[in-house]
Amino acid sequence: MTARSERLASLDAGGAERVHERDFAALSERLEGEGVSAETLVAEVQRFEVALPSWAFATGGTRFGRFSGTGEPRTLREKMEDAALVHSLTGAAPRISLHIPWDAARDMDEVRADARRLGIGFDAVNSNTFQDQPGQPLSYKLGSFSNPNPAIRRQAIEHHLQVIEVGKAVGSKALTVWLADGSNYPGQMSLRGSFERVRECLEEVYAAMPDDWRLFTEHKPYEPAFYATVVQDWGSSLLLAQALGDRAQCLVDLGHHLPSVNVELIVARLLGAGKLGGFHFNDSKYGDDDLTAGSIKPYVLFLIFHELVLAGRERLPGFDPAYMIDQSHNLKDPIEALLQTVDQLQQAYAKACLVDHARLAEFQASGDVIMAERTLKQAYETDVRPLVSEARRRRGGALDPVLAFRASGYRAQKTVARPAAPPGGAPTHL
Ligand code: LRH
Ligand code: MN
Repeated sequence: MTARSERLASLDAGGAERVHERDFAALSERLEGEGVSAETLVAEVQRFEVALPSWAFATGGTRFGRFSGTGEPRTLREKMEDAALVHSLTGAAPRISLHIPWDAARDMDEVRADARRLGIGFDAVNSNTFQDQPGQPLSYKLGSFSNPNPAIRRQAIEHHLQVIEVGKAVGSKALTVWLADGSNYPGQMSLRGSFERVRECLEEVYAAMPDDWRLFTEHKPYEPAFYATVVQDWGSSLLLAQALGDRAQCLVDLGHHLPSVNVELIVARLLGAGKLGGFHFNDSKYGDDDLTAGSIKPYVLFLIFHELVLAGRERLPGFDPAYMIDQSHNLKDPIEALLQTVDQLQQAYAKACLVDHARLAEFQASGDVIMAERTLKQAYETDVRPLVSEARRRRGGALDPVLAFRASGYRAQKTVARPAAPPGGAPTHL
């Protein structure tokens, strides 16, 4: 625990408030001295919002095991309760992203009513052709949209049309398509044929979407396919989005890049092409580790937000990225991990808003490498936590959401209220 949060933790609410006000006043004064309005920045951070993944509220696992926690959600309604809590403590997570059929419910109108009661909404809805569902006639073992068997492709298209109907019922405005389609051995799959089949199927799905919806294509280098993945990289995703039409854009899951790939450069490329649709924020050291955003490569997260803030300030045509989280919490309390994540994203965004773009452009133009780098580092190395806490406080959130969550006793209450589902008991909505 850092000095500042240690100080906050050791103090009662009043004390924490006083420490915060002192820190915020000091930072505001310092920023004013650099010609930066703290008030403007707080207002910008207050506008930052990110969607929560419905699938990250229960403990995740790996093929080697899963160590479940207590008081975990067993139904979509309970996931939405947890999402509403994350929003109440951060003021920055007003929407949940559903995954179908994991979140399929008998009565989506009731789901929508629950959401309204809880004060949250819905972001992009996610399809799933990477698992076979009980009673599903045809298997996706050898692919869905890329499958040589037209009946399997048809089944996958029908699933996406159903997902769109679910999304329409809850008020989503986008569909995220991540395909596990690929091969494990050279020769197993036609590398061009599989891609063409995916494009054809997506064209039908794209045509079936309401006019005000967007389709996000999500690339991933490997897993579960370990030789070739059909939508393996940003280039494949961009080719699809360009082939489909204006409302098709690329979704960048930060963990879907091989180590040392320059993700902020990919973001800049997709921005330049007007095809950056959104993000699945998380962090990783090796593969698609789905760790807490900002926990492993915080400078990269900052550099990604730097590209986004620049694009926003330049009013880049079509710039409207959907910010979403996609994580799996194998060790941390899922709610605490999501509170940390939202805080890390707010901090990275605030630091990116601090960059002096005019000075940076000057140094880039004059070839002053050191001063250009220092201009970025100046912002990145600024402790913006008082500013982010202030933005949260002004949206009714907590100065330190994780500490507030722990003090709330929410997990203990839910441990009593949500006895673990009997083994094999399927999660339902009601
Ligand atoms: C694939 C992925 C995709 C989701 C899934 C839960 O790795 O990132 O976005 O559908 O995780
Ligand atoms: Mn993802």
